[in-house]
Parts: sequence; structure tokens; C-alpha cells
Amino acid sequence: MRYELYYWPTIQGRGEFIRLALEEAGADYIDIARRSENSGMGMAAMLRLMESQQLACPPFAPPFLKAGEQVIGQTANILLFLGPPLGLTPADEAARLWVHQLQLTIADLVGEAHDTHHPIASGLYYREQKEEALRRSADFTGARLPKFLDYFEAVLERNPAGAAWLVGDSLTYADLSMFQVIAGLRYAFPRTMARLEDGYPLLTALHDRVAARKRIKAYLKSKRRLAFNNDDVFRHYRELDG
Ligand SMILES: N[C@@H](CCC(=O)N[C@@H](CS)C(=O)NCC(=O)O)C(=O)O
Repeated sequence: MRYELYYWPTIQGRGEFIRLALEEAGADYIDIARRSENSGMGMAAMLRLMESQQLACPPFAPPFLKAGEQVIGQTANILLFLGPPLGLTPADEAARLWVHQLQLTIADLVGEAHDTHHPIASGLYYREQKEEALRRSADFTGARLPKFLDYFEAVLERNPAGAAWLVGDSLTYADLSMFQVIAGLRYAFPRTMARLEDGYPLLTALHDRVAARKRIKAYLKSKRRLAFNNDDVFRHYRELDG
């Protein structure tokens, strides 16, 4: 199966959670909007599909994935779909649901990280909501982020199969996503993360374990891995960092 990934071509964003899963599995995929990037042809193909009146199950927003004739949207849903064929989720249904639950909680955390710089409206510039962003990020770095990190650290600690992975004794797509979240948080909130990270040794170790995987390591060094930047979900504004 050759998968087609549709996502904005200049940011990691939520598309990165899908890219990491496809890369870890060595899957055959095309990053459609990044194809012939300079000509804009890939982007045009993505917009065509997004605006198509022919789709009975259209996606609301990127990322979305085309697998044969099927078009699947919502990051956590795409990963739920890809987990079994890519070997990135357990066979047992209860465990699979647990991985999905963690992925949804990661999505909540990502949404809240986004809202630190866009607390009022995605359609407004950061500079138009700076005051609210300051208040929102103070709460995020002071209360919400530690609450999320406490939770994920406890999940690792309580995993009956050991603290190496979030679920069971092998890597799942939730581990890949957790790696991405920690990398994104370090980019966006370096001061806060430097202050907090000592309290989360299992999460830090999980990040490093994922980064050291053969295919992920090669991907991170490749041109396919875009750099974090301030058009992305994780943005670095010094004044919002704790
Ligand atoms: N819940 C969705 C959110 C999708 C989303 O917010 N996509 C962003 C880019 S990361 C977008 O293009 N949004 C356009 C919009 O919401 O109008 C998911 O997890 O996939």
C-alpha cells in the first residue's frame, strides 16, 4: 500500500505525528503537498482534494491520509487506522484502545500548547492577542503543562510491562508522538522545560529512546524532517516561556 499524506508543506505541525509513524515503519508514502514543492503542484493537489465536492466523508482540516480510495482525517484517527498495518499498536483490543486514549490526551496537550500563542482566534495574528497569550501561557507553563507531564510520567511508571514504553513492552505510535511533543515543548518553552524536566526522568528517557531508533534517527537527519519554526503549532516566543 502506498499511502498519501496530506499536510501543510512548511511546518511539522500535526502532520509530524503521522510522518513519524510512517517513517518508523519504513512505510511507502508520499508527502503530497511537499511533492514538487517549488512548483506548488503538491499544494494544489492537496487543496483540490480538500475542496472536492465529490467526497462523501471529507476531512475538516489537514492532516489527512489517503489509503486507496479511503480518505481519513483527524490525527489520532489516522494513527488508529495506521497502527495495525504499521505494527505500531498492540494486537489486543483493550491495549489498542489505551494507546488511542493516550493519543487523544496528547492531542489535548498539543491543542493547549497551540492556544498559548493563539488563545483568542486562529485567524488572528499572535500580535493581535498578545496580552491574552501572556495570561494563557502563564497558566500553561505553571499549571497545565506540569499536570500533563505528571500524568504521562505516571503512565510510564505504572506500565506493568516496564517503564520503557507507554503501553506494553514495545514501541507504539503514542511513544513516537510523545517524543514529538517533548521535542516541540523544548523548542517552544526552553526555560520552562529546563526547569521542569528533571522531574520527568522516564519521559526524558522515552524521548531519547525514540530519537535513537534507527529509522527515526535517519529521518531526523534527513531533509524530510522540517525544522521547528514560528508558523508551527509549537512556537517560541521568549515572553511566553515561564
Ligand atoms: N483535531 C484535528 C485538528 C486539525 C487541525 O487543527 N489542523 C490544522 C493544522 S495542524 C489546520 O490546518 N486547521 C485549519 C482549521 O482548523 O481551519 C487533528 O488532530 O487532526
